[in-house]
Amino acid sequence: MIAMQDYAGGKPAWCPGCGNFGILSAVQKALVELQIDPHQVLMVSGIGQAGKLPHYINVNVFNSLHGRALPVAIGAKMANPDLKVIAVGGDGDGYAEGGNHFIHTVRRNHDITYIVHNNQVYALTKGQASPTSDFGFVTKTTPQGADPSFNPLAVAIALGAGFVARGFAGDIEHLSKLIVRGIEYKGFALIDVLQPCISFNHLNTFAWYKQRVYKVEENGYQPTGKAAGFEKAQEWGERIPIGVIYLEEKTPFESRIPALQRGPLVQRPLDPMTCAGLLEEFI
Ligand SMILES: Cc1ncc(C[n+]2csc(CCOP(=O)(O)OP(=O)(O)O)c2C)c(N)n1
Repeated sequence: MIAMQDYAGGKPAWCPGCGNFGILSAVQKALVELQIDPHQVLMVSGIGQAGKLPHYINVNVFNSLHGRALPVAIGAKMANPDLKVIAVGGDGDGYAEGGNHFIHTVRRNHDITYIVHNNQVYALTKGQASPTSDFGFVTKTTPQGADPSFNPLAVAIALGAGFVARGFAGDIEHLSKLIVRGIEYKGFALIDVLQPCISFNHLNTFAWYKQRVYKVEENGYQPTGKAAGFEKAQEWGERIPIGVIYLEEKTPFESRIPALQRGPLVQRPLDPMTCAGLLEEFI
C-alpha cells in the first residue's frame, strides 16, 4: 500500500505561500491515488523554480537544461516504456526556451504527462515577462507592458493534442484528479496549472484567480469537440475555465514505431560489435 510518506522528499526552498506547494501536493496525491511505486516514476524538469519540484518528491529524477525537459522525457520513455514519465517546468521553461520541443512533442503524441507551473512570469531570475504574461504586464524587461500572450491550451489543441487540461494550484483536490487522468491517458497529456507567484506577479494572485476560476465539468461541458475546446481555451478574463478542455483518444508515438514493438530498449542486449560495425560504415 503506497502512502503519502512514500513520496515525501526534501524540504522545498520556495517562498512561503508559493503556488508550487499546491502542485507538489497534488502530484503526490495523484501518485498515491494511482498506487504507483515511487521507483516506477521518472520526473524530468528543466531550470526554474518549477523545475525544482522533482527535488522535493521521492521518485527518479533527471534535472535537465532550461527548456529541455521534454526531449529527455521522450528518450527515457522510449528506452523504458514501463516508466511513468512526468515532465514538469515553468511557463518560461516550457513555452519559451522549450517552445520548439513543446510543439513537436505534442505533434508526435509521446506518452508523457506534462505539468506546466504557469505563473506567467520568470520567477527564478526574479520577475521578467514570460510568454504567458498578460498583455500589458509591466516587468523589468517589459517596462511598456508585455506582448500579447501565448495560449498553451489553444496551441496544444491546434497541434492535435489528445489531452489538454488546466488546473489551479489553489484547488489541490481538483488538480490531483486532473493529474491522475493525465497519467492514465495513453499519449501526451498537457496540464497547464495556474500557479500564483507571490513574489514577482502581483496581478495574477490567489485572490485574483479565486474570483475567476470555474470548473468546466460543473457546467456540463463535454471536452470532445475540437471547436468547443478551442473556444474554451480562449476564455480568459472575468471567467477562467479549469478542468479537461479537450479530450480525444489517439495512438501514442511509442505504439506506432516498429522498432519499439520488439520490447523495451532497456531490456535488450547491447552488442558493442554492432556499434563498431555501424561506426565503420560511416567513417
Ligand atoms: C538557455 C538558458 N536561458 C536562460 C537561462 C536563465 N534562466 C534560468 S531560469 C529562467 C526563467 C525560469 O522561468 P520559468 O520557466 O517560468 O520558471 P519559474 O522560475 O517561474 O518557475 C531563466 C531565464 C538559462 N538558465 N538557460
